Amino acid sequence: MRYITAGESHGRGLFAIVENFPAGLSIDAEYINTDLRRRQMGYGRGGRMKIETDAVEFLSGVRWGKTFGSPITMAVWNRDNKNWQSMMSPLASEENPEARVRHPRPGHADLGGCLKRNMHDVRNILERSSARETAIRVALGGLCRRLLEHFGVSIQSHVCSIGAIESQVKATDIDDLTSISARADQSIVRFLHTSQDDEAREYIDTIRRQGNTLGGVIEIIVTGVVPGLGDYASYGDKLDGRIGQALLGMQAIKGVEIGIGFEAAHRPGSEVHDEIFFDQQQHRFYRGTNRAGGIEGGMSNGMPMVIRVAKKPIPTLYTPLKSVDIDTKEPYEATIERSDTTAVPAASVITEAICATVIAQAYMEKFGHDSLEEMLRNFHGYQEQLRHF
Ligand code: EPS
Repeated sequence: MRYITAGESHGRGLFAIVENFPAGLSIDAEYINTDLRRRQMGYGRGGRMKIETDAVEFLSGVRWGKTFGSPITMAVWNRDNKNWQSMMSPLASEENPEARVRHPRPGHADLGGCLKRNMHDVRNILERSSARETAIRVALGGLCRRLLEHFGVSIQSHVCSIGAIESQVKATDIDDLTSISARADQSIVRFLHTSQDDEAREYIDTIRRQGNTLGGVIEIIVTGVVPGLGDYASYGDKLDGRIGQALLGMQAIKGVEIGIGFEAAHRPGSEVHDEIFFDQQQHRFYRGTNRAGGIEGGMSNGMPMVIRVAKKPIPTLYTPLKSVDIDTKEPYEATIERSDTTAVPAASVITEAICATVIAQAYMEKFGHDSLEEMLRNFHGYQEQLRHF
């Protein structure tokens, strides 16, 4: 499966074209819209989320509620586009040099993008680098999540911390790992419990009044994955490498940890590696602990995958940082684009979609991508192989 996304934050919409996606998967827009709505929630968002009601439209590749092997085109239209018609117009006659954005924001793609493409209007960069693009990646992730359901894979996420506030309830306190997202959906900041919501609301309000922004740490937990996805033999195929690349490819993500991550570097081996046991009754290998976070040697090992990401604070500060005018080179305050105080809860939903996409790709690699029936047949054959190992 390959995909490409296109679209600008204030253009007509966001689009994805997906090819080599298995035929025969039942999919409806409402299934995907549930995740699009989850992405719009969370305390600390700015004005844009009041304008949009994100919903997916299938423009190709789905017929009578099922995929049929043609490239799938998905669209999420921007309601806000009607307020940006001339600013984002494709017509040369609408050009307005006065409307150029000239003060790049520290931490955004603004300056690097202008230098790289030799452009003197930051809007040409920020429109595409905006995290608005993640709406279509959530739609793509929804399609992949639907496919993975047929293989018993469940992808959950929650927020571990926002700025200086850490969730007091951890995933290790929860027995049923498949209930994590439903719990986090109850909290305004996607903590595993609502008891800190008031504290978080006050904290985010204080930061907003200061014209500042907040990042945070998100944890993704994937259950039901078969062992043997990814590969040890070619390093570009390593599953952890691919998950890391995909998550770092998301706006504002600065770090990815798998299992105990950086902590492993501080412990002796006996306190890092997960001992191997064999369950005679179920005839399967298992681990007593899961410090590897479900991935060893670049392959899934059948234990839940535990992935954490660090999201930096959004670069648009209402109390702007120092910048320089790209024309005059004189000191100036960075441009203020309408923005959010924090988008960590939204990012949590987006990381689920990104992991769903990478894991669905790994399933298709191992079990085929022509049809869901063929994938399932190959999958059951593999399970049989594991049972008789
Ligand atoms: C976002 C839409 C954007 C921002 C935010 C995420 O909309 P607008 O620019 O019209 O306010 O709210 O993006 C950023 C903060 C950023 O720096 O890219 C969305 O749909 O999630």
